[in-house]
Amino acid sequence: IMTLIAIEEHWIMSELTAALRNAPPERRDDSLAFNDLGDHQPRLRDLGAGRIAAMDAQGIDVAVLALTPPGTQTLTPDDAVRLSRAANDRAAAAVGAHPTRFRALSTLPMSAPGAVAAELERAADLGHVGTMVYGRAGDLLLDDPAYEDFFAACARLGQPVFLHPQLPSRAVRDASYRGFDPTTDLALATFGWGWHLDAATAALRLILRGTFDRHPDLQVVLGHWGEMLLFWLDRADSLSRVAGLPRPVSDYVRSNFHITTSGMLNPALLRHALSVTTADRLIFSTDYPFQHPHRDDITAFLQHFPSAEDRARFSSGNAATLFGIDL
Ligand code: GRE
Ligand code: ZN
Repeated sequence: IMTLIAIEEHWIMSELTAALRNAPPERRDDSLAFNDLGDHQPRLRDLGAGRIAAMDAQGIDVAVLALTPPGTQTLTPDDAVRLSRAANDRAAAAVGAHPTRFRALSTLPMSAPGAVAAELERAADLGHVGTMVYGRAGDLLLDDPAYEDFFAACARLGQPVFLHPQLPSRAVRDASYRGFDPTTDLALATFGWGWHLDAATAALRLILRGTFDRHPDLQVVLGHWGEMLLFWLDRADSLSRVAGLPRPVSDYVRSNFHITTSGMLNPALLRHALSVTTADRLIFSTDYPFQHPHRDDITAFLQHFPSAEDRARFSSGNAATLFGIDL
């Protein structure tokens, strides 16, 4: 029996849901509606027995918790600071109550860039093992110099950055993701395509901005098998020359990025990932509650690893090393 750690396991708190729902239209994130589908709300809110029962049913030993999109990054700076702190305190209490079952990624007030590094440091002191951010807060892209202190703090504190997909900007949605019915427009802009292109672009921009040249120890996690980037390295490598980077893009991917499954247990994606990066960079996650692979499907997927060592790395070893999880 192998230890299983899952690293993209979402939760939410009702004060945050209320603040996000009450935001003015230009700040409201339409993808919030996904949290209300089926029984997602009660599952997202549960940081106790119900969640642990779901983990037991799937054979998951440890869940690394992270707020569900859009986190707090669409809120005004004041609300983002207040609710990020509240989220980090709440997550720390859940980890404290179930120290063998939970760890957490912190929530940062990305719309208040001057407050981000301090909250990262506070959250790290609370025991949070990394952080989850998005590619943009308002008009501010993640590679903006305003976040330089944040990345320096992540590198200094050994806090990995999970770069999660988010709804593309209004301008991008208007240009590329409209013209069907509203539900199809939104699906095209999010889980069907746009989310993943947006996250991959944010990751690529961090590379092109020299973020990993300034912070060689910084580690970024991408969900959904690398959000398209892993399929495009031959083309993306040519960007390095144009941008004057010392190394090809694929080199940064192999030294500064970890990849997680986000519930997509497809052996063809595993084979591709192993062909472009190494087995010490692949980590299991379910993207709870949006995906909930059955225990048998997880077991069957694990059989596709080329060796028992690689299987163990993917199941728990890589996550334990990256996030400093001591079981
Ligand atoms: C995700 O977090 O990746 C996610 C959602 C909502 C629906 C689907 C999905 O937050 O993959
Ligand atoms: Zn997710």
